Order: sequence, then C-alpha cells, then structure tokens
Amino acid sequence: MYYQKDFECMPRKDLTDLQSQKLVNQVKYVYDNVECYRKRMDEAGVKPSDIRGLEDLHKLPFSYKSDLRDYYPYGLFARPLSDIVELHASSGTTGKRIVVGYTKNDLEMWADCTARMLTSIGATKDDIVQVAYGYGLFTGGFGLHYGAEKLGLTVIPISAGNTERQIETMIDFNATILACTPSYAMYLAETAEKMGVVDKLKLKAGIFGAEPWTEEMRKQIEEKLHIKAYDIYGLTEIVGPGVAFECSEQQGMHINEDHFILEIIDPKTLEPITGDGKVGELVFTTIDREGAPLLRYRTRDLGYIKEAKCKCGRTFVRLSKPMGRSDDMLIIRGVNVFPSQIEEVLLQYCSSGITANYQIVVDRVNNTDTLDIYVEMAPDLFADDMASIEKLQKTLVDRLRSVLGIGAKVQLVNPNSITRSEGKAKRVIDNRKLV
Ligand code: DLL
Repeated sequence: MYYQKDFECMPRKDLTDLQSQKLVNQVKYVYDNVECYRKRMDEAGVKPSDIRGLEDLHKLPFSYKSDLRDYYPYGLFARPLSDIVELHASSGTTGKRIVVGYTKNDLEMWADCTARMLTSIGATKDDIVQVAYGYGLFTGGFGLHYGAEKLGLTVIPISAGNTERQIETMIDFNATILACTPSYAMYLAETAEKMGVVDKLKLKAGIFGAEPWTEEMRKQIEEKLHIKAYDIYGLTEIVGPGVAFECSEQQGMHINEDHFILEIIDPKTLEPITGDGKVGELVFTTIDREGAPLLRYRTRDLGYIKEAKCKCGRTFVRLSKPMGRSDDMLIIRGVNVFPSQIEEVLLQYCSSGITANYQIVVDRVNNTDTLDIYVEMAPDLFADDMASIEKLQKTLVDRLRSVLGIGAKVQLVNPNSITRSEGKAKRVIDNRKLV
C-alpha cells in the first residue's frame, strides 16, 4: 500500500531529476535568506549558480549541530516568524537545545511523510493509533499525529507515560497500532504481561523509532505483543519522524528522497562513501523545507544504504538500521564498542533467564577503563539457585568478550531494579572524565 505512489514508486531517473531541480531552488533560497549559509558559501567560494544539480552537491559546505546552537533560537530560519506556525526542539544528549521552525507547507510535507510511513505498515482509516511518543517540543508525538490525521485514522493522543493507564486505554479503545520508542514498547509489553492482559490487546502493528534498537529487540517486541514491529528514523533538525520508514518487507527504511537527499561520508576524511552496505556518517540535505532548511547536515549517525530494489515496489533507497552515532561510540581500553553490539548479545539470552532491561556503566579506575553491564534477571532465574545464575553470568562474559574483543563485568541484578524509560532509554552511563 502506498500513500503517494507517484513519488514513492517514481522511476529513479525522474526522482534524481526532481532532486536536482529542488536542490537548485533550495540552495538559492537558503543563500538568499540565511546569513550563516551565505557566509559559509562565500567563504568556500561557492555561488548558488555553481549548483546545477545533484552532481554539484559535494561543493556545498557542511552544516552542523553547533550551527543550530550558535544561531539559537531563530538564526537559521529562512522565513520571518510570522510565517512560522510551529516550533519543535530537541535537547540532544549534551549541550544547549536546538530549535526548528515549520511553515504551513512544512507541516503539510511532514504530515505526508508520516502518512507514508503509516500506510506502508498497512494502516487505513479503520485503524486506531495510540500515539505514545511524547507530545510537546519533541517531534515524535505531533509528527505521528499529523500523518495519522491526514489518513483519517482514529488517533489516541495519549503521549508517553502513565504506563498502566496506557494499557487500559489500549484495551478499552481497541487500539490497533502503537507508536512509541522501542524501549517504551518493551516496558508496555512487560507491564501488560504483569497485568495479565496481553490477550486483550487488539494491536496488530507498532511503529517504533527515535533510538537505536536491534533485530533481537524487534523479535522480542513482536513476540510479547503479538504484533509486527516497524522501524522509523528521523531527527528534529531535518523534520522529526518521517525521514525514513520501513515497509512490509522490514528490510531497511525507505528514505523520503523526494524531500531529503542522503549522502554517506567518511567522518574522518569527509570523502563520500558510495556503494551498497558501506558504513559511514549520514548527511542530509532538505530540498523543500521553507522554515528551517539544512544543507549537507552532518547527523553523526552511522549507517549504510541498501541499493537493491525493494519487493514493495518503492524506488526510494533503503537505509540500514542506524548503528548508533559516531559520538555514541565508546572507546574502552582503546577498543571501539557500540552499545548496540552489547544489546545484541544480551537479547540472545532472554530465553535463558534475563530480560531486555540493562544498563552499561563505563568508568576509569587506576587509569584503566572498566565496563560493567547490569542486566535484570527474569523472576524464574532470580528464584533459581546461585549456581545457575553464576553459570549464565559466565556465559555472557565469554560471549561478550568474543564479540567486543574486550572483557566486561556482567552483573545479573534483581527484577525491576533498573529504571524504565517512557521515551528514549538511557542505556549508557559513562563516568569517565574524558577531556
Ligand atoms: O528522535 C525523531 C523521531 C521521533 C524519530 C519518533 C522516530 C520516531 P531527535 O530527538 O532529534 O528526533 O533524535 C534524533 O535519534 O539522530 C538518531 O541518533 C536517533 N534515532 C532516531 N530514529 C532512530 C532509529 C527523533 N530508528 C536521533 N534507529 C537520530 C536508531 C534513531 N536511531
């Protein structure tokens, strides 16, 4: 099912022509209206007339999260505030928050993008979607809401939190689609199990994103809630949810390429990385944003492109699951460790008595980095004898050493002792003072 088939299934040549044409206009528009870009392009000796199509994209200077901070709050807007109808913001993990403005047309475009995502997972106007992403300055709640409204779905705009009430609402209102972060979906599943009401849920699908999650986590959510779990990707700076979405194939996320151009670069050399499956930093250019356009925005997210044609018929290229941000990568005793590698290992052992609730703590003791992984036991294992617990602990240590290439201390902790998240999970605590 498609929402805008003419675009979603456009022949590649027509699509790249459209991108080229929109890019040329966007660059001129940005140059004329945003001082930061004008200065940066002047410094780089690039004029809007030098950009004649996609092939010239690489000539443009990059933009960065620090630009949004330096020009906080409205300095990067290309329109006067009288044209801006909505603001969203993201605090990010560190530093000052960033603010993004939408014109009426931007909101329409955004709603189209999220309506495409919902249609691609099979949503129709007969569906009832429980939007448990946070509403407010975070883009998750409103982003999903606008798309659902466009499609005529029934929206339950419940926002995040109040978990038992969420479950009651899902049951009483017959919700068929759940939208929230994957970690919150796990928490909801766990709570529904505890309440003994999983069988009363009418859910058929979930649309999850805003944080990294593994295939193992997908399996768990699907099994626990008896649904299909789909991945969606986006970031506040570009539009919020709606940048890329999974279709029924669940094999990567189609990028809404008629609105956003993706480049993959080597974060060190800044050279483009081309080709199927080659990992690099995702760089996005908006090509029809009015309020807060961004050219060659370095996301710090790492991922790769799947070029093969998708069985669903969409011609938009697919993005792999983002494998974390380059600035999320931990360097522990000189070894690069991605939290997602740890999650992948842990979740393989859920049937052996642990849960998906874990926390990674990194510290530095006597000039040596330490890696401690706390994982909650399921009640059965908790009630088991010490020898069984120690045996599983040892298995996890061995498995993690072979995957990560360094040793980690694993501590199996009591059920319900790790704080649950209602939005983005905080999995990593790095206590090292690395300056
Ligand atoms: O998280 C927008 C969003 C809302 C996306 C709801 C999907 C669903 P930010 O708060 O600005 O915006 O965070 C953006 O989250 O750069 C990635 O690092 C991460 N991220 C988002 N989606 C995924 C995903 C929203 N599916 C940052 N997988 C991005 C992995 C994701 N990481």
